[in-house]
Amino acid sequence: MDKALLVGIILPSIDEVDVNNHLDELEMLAKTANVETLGVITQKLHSINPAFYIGKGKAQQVINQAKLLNANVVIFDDELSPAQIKNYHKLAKKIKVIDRSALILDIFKKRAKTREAKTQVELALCQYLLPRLTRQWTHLERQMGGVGTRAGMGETQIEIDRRLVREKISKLKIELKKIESERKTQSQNRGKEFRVALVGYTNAGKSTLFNSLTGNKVYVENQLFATLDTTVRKLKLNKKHQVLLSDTVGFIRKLPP
Ligand SMILES: Nc1nc2c(ncn2[C@@H]2O[C@H](COP(=O)(O)OP(=O)(O)OP(=O)(O)O)[C@@H](O)[C@H]2O)c(=O)[nH]1
Ligand SMILES: [Mg+2]
Repeated sequence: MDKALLVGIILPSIDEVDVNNHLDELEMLAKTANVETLGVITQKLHSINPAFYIGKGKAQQVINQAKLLNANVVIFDDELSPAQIKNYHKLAKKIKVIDRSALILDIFKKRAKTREAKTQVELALCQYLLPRLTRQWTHLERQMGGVGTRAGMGETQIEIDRRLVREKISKLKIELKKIESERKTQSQNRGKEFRVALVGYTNAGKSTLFNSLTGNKVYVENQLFATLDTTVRKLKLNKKHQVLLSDTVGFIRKLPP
């Protein structure tokens, strides 16, 4: 099991209470991804440091603290730029430094069941990974399948990998278009029906409600993003009227686009 140190940043524009709420949420995300949280660090900042998000001295402190706690991963609550990720890889060596987006994508990857959801998640992963490919990158590569391990590889290999990821992105986009047009044909005869969607925050109980209304058995679990595929079922309101009810993917703050 991975062990993590979480990092949250308090900027003048953000309330400290909100930052702590976001960090609680990040801990739940980590737990869902099977990562144990060993500690949390917050830092008050006036502005974002382009090299490390936080100041360089603080960055070193975070890494030292992670080592002290025996954590093997540091998770930032805010999205790090590709340059920041690279700088952390140089600074942190064996400790992985990732952000909330990487964690959410990791969970999505584990949850996706249908061909459409799998393809969408794979595409999102590739697009996230492409600008971040470095020799030291080890977090997402495990899930990339076919891209290969980066340990000890030279710059040439990174160039090859970049080309492979770009090719994969175009293939996935074509695949997704195909799946979407198939789905459109399937749902054409549903055109006249009223559609109702259950929407809300992840883990709010949407699937539970969906199941009790429709007598269905979609996956219900006390974890974030239990549902990653939308399910549609007919729901009879009375003898005359029926609607199409959809269960949907839940919301979370700072969800990567
Ligand atoms: N106490 C209580 N728990 C509930 C209620 N409805 C659902 N739960 C529980 O809340 C947890 C999440 O329920 P889900 O139905 O999976 O939630 P969801 O909104 O579909 O979550 P995602 O698919 O992750 O977005 C499960 O452990 C449910 O048993 C409720 O009315 N009261
Ligand atoms: Mg659900």
